Parts: sequence; structure tokens; C-alpha cells
Amino acid sequence: MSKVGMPLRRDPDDRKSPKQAKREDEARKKEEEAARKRAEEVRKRQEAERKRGKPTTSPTSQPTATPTAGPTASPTHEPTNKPTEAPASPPTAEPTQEATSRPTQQPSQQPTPSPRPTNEDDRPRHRFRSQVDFSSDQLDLDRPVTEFLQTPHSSVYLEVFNRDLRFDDGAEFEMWSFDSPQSGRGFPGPLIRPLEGKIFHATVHPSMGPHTIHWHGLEPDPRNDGVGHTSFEIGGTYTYQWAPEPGRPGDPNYGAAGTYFYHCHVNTTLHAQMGMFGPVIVDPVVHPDYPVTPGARRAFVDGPEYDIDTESILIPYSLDPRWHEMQHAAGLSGEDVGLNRFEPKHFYLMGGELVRRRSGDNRVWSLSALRANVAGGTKKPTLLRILNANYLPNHMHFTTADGEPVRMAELIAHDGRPFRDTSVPGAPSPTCREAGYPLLTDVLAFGAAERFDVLLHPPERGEYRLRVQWEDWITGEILGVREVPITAA
Ligand SMILES: [Cu+2]
Repeated sequence: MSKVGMPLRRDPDDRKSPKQAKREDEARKKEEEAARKRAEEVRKRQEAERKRGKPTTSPTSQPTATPTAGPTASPTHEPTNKPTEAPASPPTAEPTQEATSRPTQQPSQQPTPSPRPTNEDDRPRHRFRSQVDFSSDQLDLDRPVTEFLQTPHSSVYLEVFNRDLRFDDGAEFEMWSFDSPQSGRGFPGPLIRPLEGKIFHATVHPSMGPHTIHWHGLEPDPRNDGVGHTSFEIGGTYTYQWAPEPGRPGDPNYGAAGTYFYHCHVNTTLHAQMGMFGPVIVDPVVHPDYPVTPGARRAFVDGPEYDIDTESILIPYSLDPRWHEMQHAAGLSGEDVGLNRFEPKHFYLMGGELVRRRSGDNRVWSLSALRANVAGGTKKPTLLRILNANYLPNHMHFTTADGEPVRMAELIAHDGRPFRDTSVPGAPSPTCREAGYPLLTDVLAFGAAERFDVLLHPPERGEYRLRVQWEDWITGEILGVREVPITAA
């Protein structure tokens, strides 16, 4: 079903302000107008094709129909589905996409003298007519079935909400995000923390139109990866099912433990900016050769131990207020709403100490300070998980209270993959620290959606600072800066 013209669904318990109602009304009118224009376009195209003497495209092969039956898709599948038609021409050793996708292959028609149509532009080379069709015409299912459903080891139930939330600078914006019965309606979405090798379920129940949950970096099978382009969008409810890959000590090719995030993959640039994301941390199962001390956990199967009490996540996020006035499907119907222009006016550090995140409605989880266990002390080091959840590159600087650089950040993993020494082929791959060269730094640069797992090693007790900069993609100009104190004890 195409989303065009579909009424927006809202949570029944969300009260609409007159402003919101007006906005929705305007958005609906715009969508209806865009749908009318598109229908007119299709009609004109069919008319033009008829005039050129081409057979009229059947309704099922319109790009606006279900993507699985697009114009190039149906002829491709036909010969294989109907074996009686195949003997018309001897099978070639390597049938190319081009050959099988052309309607002229059908035996009822005369073979054409030229292998290519006279007018190249007339040949349907893509399932979707345009990028707009590709973006907007995703399969929207109400209640897709979870295939091979198993009993989960852990599960979460997520709903979608929209409401105005107040940030730590006093500014208020309409945000959309996910909430669980335990989390309340806050931002970012609740932390999801499955175990390596164990079945995990996330049941999502969207509102305000279809949404999905994409498990960024975890790579489940297509049905459970939450990308509409390779599966479906969820109108009603769906249970995502996957199991993170178990790690093997010393093996760089196995193991999912690390920091990830989930986000909606419908009109993605807008929905992610609206707040439809949350952190995912995959924990390793304790391996007999790598036990853990009380109060500590390992970052990955044979990774370093860290202190559970001070484990923190830091999520740089920037916000363009203009985007927060848009509606669910803004930009999907060919209209230019300016989603190519991201001009953030607010720069936030979300997150904090994981065990201290409070539940409840209307909570914006802001990071204002960090604690770190001093190097060489009795406690295990503090693990800082970093997730760039905005569209700008970030630079981070670890310094003394006076701004002098301090090499106290040890990089142990990136995007859920541990840093290992793989220099000896066939031999076990120890971590960089075990191999004798811990990756210590005072500065870190990273881009959108990147994650780093960092052990903090402040050399002595006292105050340090972490400075986070947001930069322009092209010029590198610093657009925003935030500083938080790090107290080492
Ligand atoms: Cu969404």
C-alpha cells in the first residue's frame, strides 16, 4: 500500500494542540495534492506510451504498486515460473539480467532483430521510476509474521510516541521516539541489552503511520533488519527476532559484543532526527577461560574488564528545529521539504551512567558529567561507550581542567568490532593491549552513526574535561561545542 494520502495515526492518549492539529491538517492537504499530481503523471505517461505504440503497462507493474511486482520484476520471474515457455529458445549458459528482464523474451512475440531497443531511454532499467518512488513505495504490512519464531532469552515491547520534550538548555521540541512499559516516554529510546548467542525479541507497535526498527550494525536477516527496502514497514505490529553472534577468544571473525543502536528506517533522515533511536549494547557470555571479578563485566568475550557502576554512554546529537515541524512522510511524495539541508541550532550530549538512568515520562537523558576510575586503583577502569547519533562529524578532546591534552582514552572497539592484533596469519589475535600497544589517545574524530568503546585511564585523581565539537561536513568549521567534567577518583 502506498503511504500517499494515508491519514496520520496518533496515539489516542496524546492530546493535540491547535498548532499540531493545524500542522497535521496542512500536511494532509499537501499529501493529497501530491498524490493527485502523481496519479495525473502516471495517467500522462500511459497516454504517451500508448501514442508511441507501446503496450500499456498493466496496473500491477506500475511502480506505485507493491514493490515485489515492479515493472522489471515480473518479466524476470515469468520464464522461471512457467517452464513450458522456456523451450522457445535454447537456454544460454549465463542468462543475464538484461536478457531475462526484457518482455521481448516471451515466446509469443517475434524475436527482435536488434538485441537492444532503439530508444534506450524507453527500456525499464529500474524497478522504481525515481528515487522518490524508491523512498516512498515500501511495502507496509499490518501484522507481518515472524518466521521460525523461537522462545526468546530476552525481549522488549516498544511503542512509538510523539510529544514535546524539554532539553537541558530549556528549549522544547516535538520529538518522536520509542518507549517500553518500563522506560516511560523519554528520549533517547530505552537501552536494549541482549546477550551474545541468545535469542532476542523486540515487538514494535508503531503509531502515527508505519515505522520500523533497524538494528544498525547487527546485521540480522532481511526480514528482521527493519529496512523497508529489503522487507517491509510495520503498520500494526511485528516481533523482530535475532541472536547476536557469539564471540570466540582471540578470533577477529566472530562475536557481536559491543555498542550499536537501533533506529527507525522509514523516511530515515527525518525519523532518526526526530528522535526515533536508542542504544543497543551486546554483552558477551562469560567464557570459562575469561572469568569476571564481582562488579565488573567484559566488553567482549576475551576483552578487558570494566567497572559496571561507572559504565557510561555518550551520544552527541544535534537538532534542527525546522525539521521538527514536519510530518511523518515529509519529502516522500516528490515535494522538496529541504531534507537535504540540515542546519542544527542546538547541540546536545545525551546519555550518562547506564545504571543510573531513570525511567518515567518526559525525561530527556542528558549527560552533564562523567566519573572515571583512576588508573592503577582497586576498581576496574570505566568504560565510555560513544555513539554519534547526529548528522555531523564530531571531534572529542580529553584534557586537564586547564585544557592540556591527556592521553587517557584507550580505544578497545569500533562499531562493535574489537581492536585486535591480526598481524600473524593463522595465529590467535590478541587485543592491542595484550599485543603490547594499547591504543591510547587524547583526541577522537568520528562521523554519523559511528561507535567507539573507550576505556578511561585518568592518570591521577582530580578533574579532567571532555570537549565535544560538532563540525561542518565540508568546511570543518566548528558549529557547536559542549564540555563536560570528568571526575577521577
Ligand atoms: Cu519512523
